[in-house]
Amino acid sequence: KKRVLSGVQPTGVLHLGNYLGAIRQWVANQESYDNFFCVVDSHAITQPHDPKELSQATYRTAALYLAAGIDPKRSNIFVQSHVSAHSELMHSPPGRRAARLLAPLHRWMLNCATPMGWLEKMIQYKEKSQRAANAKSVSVGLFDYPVLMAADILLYQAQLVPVGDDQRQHLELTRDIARRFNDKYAKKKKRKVFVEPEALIVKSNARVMSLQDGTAKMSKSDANDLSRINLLDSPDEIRRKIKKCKTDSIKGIGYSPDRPEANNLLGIYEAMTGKSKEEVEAEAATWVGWGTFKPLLADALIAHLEPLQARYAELVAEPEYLASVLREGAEAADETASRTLADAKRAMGFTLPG
Ligand code: AQP
Repeated sequence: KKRVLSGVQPTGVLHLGNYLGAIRQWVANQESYDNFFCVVDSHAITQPHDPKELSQATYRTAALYLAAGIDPKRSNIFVQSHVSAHSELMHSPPGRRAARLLAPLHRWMLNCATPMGWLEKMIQYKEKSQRAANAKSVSVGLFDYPVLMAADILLYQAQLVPVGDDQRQHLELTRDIARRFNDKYAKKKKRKVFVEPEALIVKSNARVMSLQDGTAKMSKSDANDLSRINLLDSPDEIRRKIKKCKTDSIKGIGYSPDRPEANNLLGIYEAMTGKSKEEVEAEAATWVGWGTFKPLLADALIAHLEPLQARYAELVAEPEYLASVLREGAEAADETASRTLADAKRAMGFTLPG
């Protein structure tokens, strides 16, 4: 089976974009692959954060993976920072231990193997740093985030990475870093150190847009909560957000290249009802206007999210279960990671203590 790795940052509550762009396809393809799904907490500190909220959001995100249908029997679910922390506590043979202690070094190695010019081209960095209140306070971590992401993907030898369309560029960068590293340090070796991963991007809803601006992606870090549907929003909140969402003043409702809001809302309706684009198009022809469509959309969202929210409530009531899932996931992740670390270290010319 091909190996899959993906993750979401525990910043805020996961939203419909994270779900439709990423998590829903993790669930759908769970049987076909060897899966590693992590809560990427190390990425969450690239922007200003509240430590207490980070730890809560980490467990909340893991619980949402399970509530959305990720099955720990078929997938390894773990927290990114648990792998190195866990490693440091392990009593293992010297060779393995030496490799295990290298998680931070692995990221450093990739930093040194990545030209700065490549990172300067990253759109997400440009957008997020422009949004920051003070340009001078943007962290080195935000700039370096794509290398940390590459380090994780490469560490687990993932062949496929199911992500939303916004991550396409970072995946390309990951491939470039892997290729450059292999060319530089593993050319003569029988086996390459890193696998060059491919992005798995869904055909529809690969980029869910903000409810307040059909040209900006739905994002956890948008200051306006009305811009997104969070997976844990109550029915009342969903109705309010849909009522207040931005629309246009063109007569009738339909898909059109110059109607970003209509395209986004109809795309969400498709995903929530399981109807095809053609079916939605036919239905839309019968709607008088936004006043007819908005309640239908809100109802569809509420109905779709209801079972996920019920399962989430059960999971938060049993924290020991969640902790045990994350412990087992970290152990499995650590097995794979430590092997790659040792290979990468040898390839670069480091010595392993005997
Ligand atoms: N709007 C979106 N449409 C489709 N997919 C999306 N993803 C994020 N937003 C959308 C996908 O969700 C996964 C996890 O994303 P992330 O949390 O690691 O980082 P992000 O892409 O930066 O997401 P956010 O919500 O915008 O978070 P903040 O605001 O904290 O940075 C990825 O697969 C991503 O493609």
